[in-house]
Amino acid sequence: MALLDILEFPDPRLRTEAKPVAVVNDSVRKLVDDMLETMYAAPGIGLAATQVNVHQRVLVMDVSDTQDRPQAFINPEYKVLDPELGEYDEGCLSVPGFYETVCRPQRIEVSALDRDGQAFTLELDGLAAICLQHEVDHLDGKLFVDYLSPLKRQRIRKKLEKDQRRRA
Ligand code: GNR
Ligand code: NI
Repeated sequence: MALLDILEFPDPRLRTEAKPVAVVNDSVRKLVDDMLETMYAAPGIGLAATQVNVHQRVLVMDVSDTQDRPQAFINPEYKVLDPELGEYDEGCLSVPGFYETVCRPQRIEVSALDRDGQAFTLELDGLAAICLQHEVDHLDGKLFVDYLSPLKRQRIRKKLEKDQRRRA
């Protein structure tokens, strides 16, 4: 297993649209395992391949309290089951240190392939529904800061650019 580097906003590579996985082979399974290791180490409750600069439609998450329920979603697609929006203070490993309120549908049905290439469908609500939508956004090149006002987004960008310059 290996820890992967996580891209940070405003890195333009985070805007790449990921391509569907053609076959779930050993290299995809290694990506899933490395992404899970990276997510747990961060620590985070989700991670999209885009964030580790791999532009394939793969995401992992674990929204359990005990962080012992790893889930992988390959080529995920979801539909909204209930259009009612809920608010949640979202954070992102690619936007470190910032938490802002985002509104999203609260109930979704997701279909994907698992680590063995088997298709499955799940109903998600609560944090799992929020996290899954946040991760699929990453695969589409989208970040939670895109839902904020331009002023808030600019403040976050300036602060992170400054941090990145200081580290360079
Ligand atoms: O670790 C994470 N926590 C989180 C909290 C609220 C809403 C979404 C998330 S996902 C985030 C990890 C991450 O950046 N995934 O892309
Ligand atoms: Ni994120």
